Amino acid sequence: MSADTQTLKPVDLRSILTFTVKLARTAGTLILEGSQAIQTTSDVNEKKNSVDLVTEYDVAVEELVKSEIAKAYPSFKFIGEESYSSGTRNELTDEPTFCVDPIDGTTNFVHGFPFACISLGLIYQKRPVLGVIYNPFLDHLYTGIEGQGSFLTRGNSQPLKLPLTNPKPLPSLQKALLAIEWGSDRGKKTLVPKSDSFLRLAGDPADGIAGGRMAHSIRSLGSAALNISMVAQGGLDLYWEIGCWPWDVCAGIVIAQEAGGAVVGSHAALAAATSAGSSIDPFKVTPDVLTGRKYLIIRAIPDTLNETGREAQLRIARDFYQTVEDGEPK
Ligand code: LIP
Repeated sequence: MSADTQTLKPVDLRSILTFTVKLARTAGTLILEGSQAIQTTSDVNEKKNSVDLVTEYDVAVEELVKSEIAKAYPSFKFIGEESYSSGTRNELTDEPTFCVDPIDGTTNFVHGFPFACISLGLIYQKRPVLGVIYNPFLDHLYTGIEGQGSFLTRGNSQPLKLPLTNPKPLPSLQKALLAIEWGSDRGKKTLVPKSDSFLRLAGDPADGIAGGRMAHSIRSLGSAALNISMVAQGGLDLYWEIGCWPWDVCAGIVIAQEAGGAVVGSHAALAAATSAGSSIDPFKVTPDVLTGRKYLIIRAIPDTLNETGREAQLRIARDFYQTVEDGEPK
């Protein structure tokens, strides 16, 4: 790292990635131990309601990670889901900041559904620059560094560059496999428009579903980070959620972007970026997008004779936001 300890160069990020991968695998061992233990105990606690779950392992993993980061990078800042839940509020600065979800997919973790992970993102100058997402149940490790690509390592295999195959065109939502999440806001004001949106995304417009797009299907992996990783690898065409948090998406944003994916914020952010005369990049992940709790991530799409891949991603984003209803996270 350069003399100015807060200036990160690409070589510094590669060194930080080596540390972060080792830390993710150490955390993964604790997650697996916890998964065994949690099946025989009832040590599952609730945050804002009965579906917003937290366990002693969420807290223990975050404490482990925070402690190891403080030892290795004492000048870096830290934002963590469970620290935030216990009242810590760290303002986003230009300083290198780890943004961590110790167990993303806690509900899956509690139920023994093997789609839970640790998500370790690094924010620098207020943008995500490094991401590590590790699912210890499947031994799937996703990594990405800004400008240096993103990869999936399965078990002891060699890292595979993302996306895993050459991306195919995406003519319309009708040809898309989508990821969404129910989230933990289950009141009428949130869930009715969300359900109506899902109905339109899946519904047949020729058979009673007004505005239906009849997408190929809809999936929910139960983890924002793993949904985004699946978009990055090309197994999903897009993922949309209102209500998750920066720690859920920070690492995944880097991994998806490095795989050619596009990250969009709110309906309003997209509308502003695409309004007449705007020079805003609709896919720039500003601090407002990163912290805005409204995320749409679209997989890499190749250039064709009629449109560039970026034009295609923008077409899909606009079509998608014309189909679903906006809302406000609680
Ligand atoms: C989860 C997110 C998911 C969201 C859930 C929950 P957690 O994170 O990954 O996208 O729908 O409500 O927030 O709580 O398991 O770390």
